[in-house]
Amino acid sequence: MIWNPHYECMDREEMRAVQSKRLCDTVDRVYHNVPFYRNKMQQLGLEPGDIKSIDDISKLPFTTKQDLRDNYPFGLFAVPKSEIVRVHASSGTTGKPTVVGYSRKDIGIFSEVVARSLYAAGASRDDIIQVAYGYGLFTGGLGLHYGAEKIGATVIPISGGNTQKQLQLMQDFESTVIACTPSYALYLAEAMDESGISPDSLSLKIGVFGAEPWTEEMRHKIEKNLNIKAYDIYGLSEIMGPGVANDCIYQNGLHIWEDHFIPEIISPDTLTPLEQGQIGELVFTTITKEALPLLRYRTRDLTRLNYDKCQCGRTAVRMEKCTGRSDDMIIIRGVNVFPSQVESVLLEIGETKPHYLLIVERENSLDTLEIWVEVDDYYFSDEIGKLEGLTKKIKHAVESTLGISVKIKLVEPKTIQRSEGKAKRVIDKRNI
Ligand code: DLL
Repeated sequence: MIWNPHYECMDREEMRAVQSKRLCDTVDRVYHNVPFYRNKMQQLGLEPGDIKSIDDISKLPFTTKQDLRDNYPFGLFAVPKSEIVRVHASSGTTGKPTVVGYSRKDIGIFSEVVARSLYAAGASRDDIIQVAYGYGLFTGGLGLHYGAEKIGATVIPISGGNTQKQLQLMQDFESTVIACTPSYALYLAEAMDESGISPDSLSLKIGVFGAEPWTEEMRHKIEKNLNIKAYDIYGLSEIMGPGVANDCIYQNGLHIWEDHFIPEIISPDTLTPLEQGQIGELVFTTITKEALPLLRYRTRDLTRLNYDKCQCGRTAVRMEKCTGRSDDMIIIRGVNVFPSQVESVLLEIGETKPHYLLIVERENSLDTLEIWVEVDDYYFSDEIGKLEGLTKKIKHAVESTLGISVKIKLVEPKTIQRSEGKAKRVIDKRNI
């Protein structure tokens, strides 16, 4: 099912022509309406006329999260405040939130890209979509909500949390689609199990999961535990919110809605564009946004692009499932570690619960990594040998993947805090 075949299946040359035209218009608009961009372009000796097509995109300056913070709250808006119909904000770990704004046209496009995303995952007007992303300043809830209404589905705007209510409505209203973070999906599966609800007794068939990194192994786990197909939805507030890209039913990369967002992959070190197929930092330029157009926004997310035509018929470029951010990476004794590497190993072993936490400390100026993993109660009641055996097995597998020594601590069910939104996978106590 394709929501907007004209754009989603457009011939590459035609798409580049659309992108070129929209890019030139955007550059012209930000130059004249956003002092921040005018200054940046002037510093580079650039005028709008220097950007003639998408081939010139790498001449443009980058934008970072810090730039949004420096211009808090509305300094990068390209329209008068009276044109803004909504704001969202994402709270970082430090400092002021990042504020984003939308014009009425922007909200229309936001709904369109989420509609395309839901359709790509196989949802339609016949579905009942339970939106369990948080509603509010976070873009997840309202983003999914508008897209779901656009395709004519029935929306249950339950928001995040309130797990028992989620299960009750899922049963009573016969929800067919659940939209939430992958970590919350696991939590729901766990709660179902505890309440004696069999996934087979539900009408659920599709999950639309995103807002945090998750691995292929996690996808299989969720699909099995909830007896559904689990699709990946990607996005970020600065660029729009959810629905910048989405899996199609072939689950082989997320189609980016490129008539609105131009992706590039750059080296995070040299900031130069990488060759097609290489993994690097994903950068987006918005080309239809009115309120907050951004040039070459550095997402910090690491992935690669695939321009091959997909089995589904879409030509829209695909980004590989994004399992890490450059600032999600922890450096332990000089070695780069991503939580997703640990997740893959644990789920592959398959003898633990899918709940884990990385705790980094510094003892006598040496970094240490302890990994907490939940296991079934019976490991604790059984003879000690079982616990030791599993600890050793996990330690060996994790160490050979990461290349550093780690400490494994098997903990009882529910020791690790469950999240209703984005999961926290790392506690870094090093103060660096
Ligand atoms: O998380 C928007 C969203 C809501 C996406 C609901 C999907 C579903 P932010 O809070 O601004 O926006 O966080 C954006 O979250 O740069 C990624 O690092 C991460 N992220 C989002 N989706 C995915 C995904 C929303 N599918 C940041 N896989 C992004 C991996 C994701 N990481």
